[in-house]
Amino acid sequence: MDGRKSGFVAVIGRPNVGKSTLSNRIIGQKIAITSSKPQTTRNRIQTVFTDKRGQIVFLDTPGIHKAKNRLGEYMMSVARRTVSEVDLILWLVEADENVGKGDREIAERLCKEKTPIFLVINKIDMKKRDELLAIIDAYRGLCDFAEVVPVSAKNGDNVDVLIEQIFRYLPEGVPFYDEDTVTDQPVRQIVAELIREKALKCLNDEIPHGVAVSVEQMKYEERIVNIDAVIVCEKESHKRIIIGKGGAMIKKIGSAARYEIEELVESKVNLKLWVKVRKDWRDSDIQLKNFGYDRKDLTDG
Ligand SMILES: Nc1nc2c(ncn2[C@@H]2O[C@H](COP(=O)(O)OP(=O)(O)OP(=O)(O)O)[C@@H](O)[C@H]2O)c(=O)[nH]1
Ligand SMILES: [Mg+2]
Repeated sequence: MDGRKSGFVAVIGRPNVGKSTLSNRIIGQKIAITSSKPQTTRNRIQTVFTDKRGQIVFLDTPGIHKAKNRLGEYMMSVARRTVSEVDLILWLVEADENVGKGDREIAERLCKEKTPIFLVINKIDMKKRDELLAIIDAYRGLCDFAEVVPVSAKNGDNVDVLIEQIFRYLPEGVPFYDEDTVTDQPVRQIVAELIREKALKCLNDEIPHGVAVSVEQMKYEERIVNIDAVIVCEKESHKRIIIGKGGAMIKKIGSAARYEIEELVESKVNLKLWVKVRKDWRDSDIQLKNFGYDRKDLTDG
């Protein structure tokens, strides 16, 4: 053993607190999609940070909320399972001194774990320095935290301190991945997620929550990658909105996604998008499996 450390770290918290933004920030790449709308992340996503101190595998999870359908139950099962499988838990909260009911419930569940918990107060760029103490005080009583670390995932403030602290709590060990690996997500899956992210950003309110994306084909040619993907929604009326007047909306989603997919695959991309209706797919185990949601979490949800 050369003194290097390695371990798994869960990133847990309510929807929209910045879990995925932080996961991306730490590895300096966009792997997990983010948006201003809650319940963006649906699956567990590993992002891998490696340097001379060792390797940290972060497990980004879906935001903890009250499930209203099978997809929601699935997401909560993913979060629950992740907490029990790690060396350290990062509980992310927003920098706000009003602790909500949702956060109290999370605290109750997390405190039962024997795993050390860091309270990570995110979005400190939105607060003045002297407000921070009141925020820390408001949360401190909820759990016996190993550390309290304020950060800004958006501009990277104090993230280096967070990483330093994490290494202190990890066991010595060999890395799980080789040092070039940044994620466990296949390119196809990241591509599907980037398309879903653009749909989230372009569409209003309830439609994005009922949207899934599947990449049907991805063909690497000499100078271009040809991609066929399907956006699945729950109603004919949603399909019309996603396509838009004269195809304007789907074009907007497609060109925004193509731009980022080109960066990801480092090649020109020809992206063809279709829209299909699958009524109530969010409540169908068979459909959820088809979209790649993991079997393990569909049976115990
Ligand atoms: N000002 C500010 N905004 C942030 C920060 N971190 C994240 N955000 C914003 O907060 C919103 C939610 O970020 P996400 O990373 O998608 O949040 P999440 O916790 O992964 O959300 P779910 O996947 O829905 O659970 C986005 O609009 C981010 O740009 C931060 O440090 N400062
Ligand atoms: Mg997320």
